[in-house]
Amino acid sequence: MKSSKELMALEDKYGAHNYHPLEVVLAKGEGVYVWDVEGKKYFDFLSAYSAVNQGHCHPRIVGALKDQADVLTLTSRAFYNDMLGPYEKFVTEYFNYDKVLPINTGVEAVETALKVCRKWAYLKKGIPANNAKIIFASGNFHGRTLGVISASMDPVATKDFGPYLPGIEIIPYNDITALKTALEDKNVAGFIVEPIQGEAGVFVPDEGYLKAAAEACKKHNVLFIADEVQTGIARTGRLLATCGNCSCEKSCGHNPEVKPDILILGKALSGGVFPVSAVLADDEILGCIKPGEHGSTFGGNPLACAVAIEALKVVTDEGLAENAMKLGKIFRDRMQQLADKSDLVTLVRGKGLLNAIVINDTEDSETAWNICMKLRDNGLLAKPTHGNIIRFAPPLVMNEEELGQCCDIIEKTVLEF
Ligand code: IF1
Repeated sequence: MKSSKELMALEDKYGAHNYHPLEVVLAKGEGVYVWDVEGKKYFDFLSAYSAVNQGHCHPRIVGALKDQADVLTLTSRAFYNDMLGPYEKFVTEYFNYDKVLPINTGVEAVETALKVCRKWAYLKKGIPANNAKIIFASGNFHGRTLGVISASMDPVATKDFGPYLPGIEIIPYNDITALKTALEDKNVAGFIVEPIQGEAGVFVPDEGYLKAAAEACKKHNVLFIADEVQTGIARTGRLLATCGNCSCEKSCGHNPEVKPDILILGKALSGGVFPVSAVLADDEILGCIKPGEHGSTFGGNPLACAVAIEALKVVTDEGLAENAMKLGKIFRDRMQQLADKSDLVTLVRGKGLLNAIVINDTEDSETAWNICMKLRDNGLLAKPTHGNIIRFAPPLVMNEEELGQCCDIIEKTVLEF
């Protein structure tokens, strides 16, 4: 059995250095807990970037994976299979759309949405060929492909990866006037936005921004595209962050405050056991894609279908959105009390169980990183996003007692600094 040190050395020697992980080597996960190779137990407060909302190795989701894996894992879309149709029916009814285009990773779903948007612009809106523009918000994060980094303002994500994709316009996030001005351009096909900007540091836009943005897009016949890869699947206290105060239990899709023209999902769509992502839209939009115009070897594979159905059922059966809403309020109250006590924490922000604290130091300071190293020593795993912002996102299956313990660890650690 290799030690943490030996395992980190293997990654260092044989793996590309495209990450700078916190120094902990995980070997087991169950619910809200993970264990390192030496057997030390931690609360996971990152949830694999909100991919394990249902908790690590949820027995029902792992069970669905195992059962399907023994029968049929992949056929490719060259043929039909017995899992895809039932999954497509389930997921479109769950989120209240006519159709779904099944794909694998979050960024593939974003790229798919951008292609569908452009196709719709030429076939339905009548924008002249190769003139379609898509508006992005500054501070966005949509993944790592050349297409979406072309819209990034983060030099680390873009430097030395040029040339960039044309047809992209960037406006300030949470600025409805800027959007309305940009929408005057007749060649605009779509506006893509994260309901909460995760990587940027959990920026929650003003109440009403998303609804006003969707209405402005509708007025100009522009598609409103919501990237809910990170905010979706109950993370923010509702099934989708674009949901309003839904009355129904089963799925907020029936009563959204904002119903995106194109909805992008990923991460916890599979409960973190398999890469599953999806683009949902109605017939008028997804119907623009004809056979052979888009696809992927693994898109819509039987394993992904089995896992995603069970992962979504768990969200409903275990009331994860309601739990995230309840625990999120408790968490932010506790962090606000900490901010009042410590001049190191300037503020806490977030929705549901997607939250962050801002550390009172410069962007390039090591303080947030050092706090996360101490949190690790004290049994809680989290990681700074940009510079001095620490994102806190535990699995949504956490209970109040566990959350209290985590707040105690965070408070103790910060006050030690
Ligand atoms: C990394 C965090 C970042 C996303 C949104 C699409 C994607 C993501 C809103 C792409 C992916 C991951 C990627 C990971 C870090 C993590 C992340 F905010 F979730 F923490 F970077 F912002 N849209 N987010 O958040 O999905 O292709 O990764 O499945 O790249 O370091 P993917």
